[in-house]
Amino acid sequence: MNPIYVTQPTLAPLPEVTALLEGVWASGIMTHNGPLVQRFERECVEQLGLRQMVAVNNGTIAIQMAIQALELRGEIITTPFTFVASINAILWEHCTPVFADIDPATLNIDPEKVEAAVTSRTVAIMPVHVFGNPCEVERIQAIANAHGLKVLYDAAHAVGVDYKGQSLLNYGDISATSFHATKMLNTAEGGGCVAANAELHERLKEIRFFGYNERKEIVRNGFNGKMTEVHAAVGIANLAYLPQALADRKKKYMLYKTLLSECQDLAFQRINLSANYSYFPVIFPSEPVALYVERQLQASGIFPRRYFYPSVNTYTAIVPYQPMPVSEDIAKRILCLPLYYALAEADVERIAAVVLKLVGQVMKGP
Ligand code: T4K
Repeated sequence: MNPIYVTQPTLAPLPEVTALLEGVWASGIMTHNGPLVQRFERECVEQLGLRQMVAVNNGTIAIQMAIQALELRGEIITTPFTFVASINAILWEHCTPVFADIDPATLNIDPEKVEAAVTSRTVAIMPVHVFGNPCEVERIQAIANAHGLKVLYDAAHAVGVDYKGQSLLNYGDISATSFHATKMLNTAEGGGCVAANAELHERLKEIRFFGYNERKEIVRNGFNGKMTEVHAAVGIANLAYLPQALADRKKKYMLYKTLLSECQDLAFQRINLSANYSYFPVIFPSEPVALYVERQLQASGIFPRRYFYPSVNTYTAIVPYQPMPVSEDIAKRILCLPLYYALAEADVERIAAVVLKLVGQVMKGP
């Protein structure tokens, strides 16, 4: 049997990509905000209902560009339960990550802990919509307003999530998303910044292109954040399949959830109104149980992932340790099960059955 990994990219049929690439080859325009990048931006705005979007070369750069555009210098309050890239981006922009622990049910940053972490050095809040589950955006905005802070969302997981009638990416001063191969919508590598207003949007475009404005004057210290035409071609082709991919993901997520809910020892992420169901995280009663299940699944060719382990506040090579008990505890007990477009429903049923059996065995004891 072929190995089953945690995810696989959702890919449009290859001829639909090559049809777009023929135009690239004919024109020789490979990059520098070419026609396909502009088309990808336009189609994302239309199809996802975005305020606007600047396409960039990856999700980490999207966060860095947002920090640059918001001119942040100081402490940024963020979650310890995230991929290390969130913190890499803050540190590369010479800001200081300050952690606020998570809500154990939603796995998102806890607004009360955010409020408690605000100091005179705080300049912004950077929550993450973990696994595509919307943060408490209204409460976070209220805290930011009360203290004069910017809100920058790490929305790497949030493409295709609508919240209270509009795209989740429209919240905050800037939302930075990812179009990495493992994300709901992919350009192989890629990312995007959705800004709250036209001024920030223009600033992001300048930063993406070495600091040039539209009149080819250097107006700030930018860098190279450009997406290529090749990546945009992949994105345009894949975007047409996003509604199908979202529906498929939700169906398989619900199948896992129904099957696994039979076991009282397992817990699941509490979804805040809506989500894109991009991952299927399961929280086990203890780390030994999670590790036992992981090892046994791996032995039968199934590769779940410990997203996100360890809790990023424990990466002492890059940040001083700040205790975050909820995140550290969840990080040790969580596994994301395989979930992707090409995964057969029969495999979801098989994986769920194996997980139920393993948890049953281990909880019963010797
Ligand atoms: N913020 C958050 C909250 C994030 O989660 C991320 C990225 C970022 C920011 C930064 O966005 P980017 O700069 O990456 O655009 C993956 C991804 O590399 C990363 O994008 C993602 N989050 C993170 C959660 O997961 P790994 O180390 O798990 O990747 P890897 O190579 O082990 O892939 C997982 C599985 O996916 C493989 O077992 C097989 C499959 N796969 C992977 C790739 C790369 C494919 O089938 N094809 C592929 O091309 O990091």
